[in-house]
Amino acid sequence: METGKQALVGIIMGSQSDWETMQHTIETLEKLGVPHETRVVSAHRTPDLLFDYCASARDRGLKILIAGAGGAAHLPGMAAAKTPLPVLGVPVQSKALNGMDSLLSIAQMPAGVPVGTLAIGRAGATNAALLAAAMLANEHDDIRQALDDYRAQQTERVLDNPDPRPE
Ligand code: RP5
Repeated sequence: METGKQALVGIIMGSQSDWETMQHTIETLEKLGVPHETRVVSAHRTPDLLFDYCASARDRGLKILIAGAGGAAHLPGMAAAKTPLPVLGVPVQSKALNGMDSLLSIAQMPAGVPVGTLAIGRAGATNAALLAAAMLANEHDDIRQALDDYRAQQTERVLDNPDPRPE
């Protein structure tokens, strides 16, 4: 769902095959009511689109980019090279190396152009959304409230279910 409100977070991913992972970013942003936009942008298959998307991101009103990619995952680093916005990178779990390749490709940026790197796979995709929301919460009271509620609910779920044994 793209709400029609000014998108604050731009989510890009290297391939449609990344959707299975990156859908958790979108789901989480939607739970928190964070306006966003999503598209496939590949660093190696559509490099000109990558440049245009990232170079125009700030002027289009985006505040944060989240980039998910797997394998030789250069998308987040290239995105960070082309925009002054904060870039969060999600390593997608690759088939050949279980995402270690993605993780190291995204995390090991040389000093000067940072990418905030999350965990491999679903946890990283979810946490990228939560981290983006936490950054936006400094200036958006509705997002801060939604994030507080989200955290309170997950605390309650644990406290309400202290017995670890399956029913
Ligand atoms: C990367 O290559 C994508 O981010 C994806 O994780 C991986 C494989 O892409 P496909 O071959 O499935 O399109 O660019």
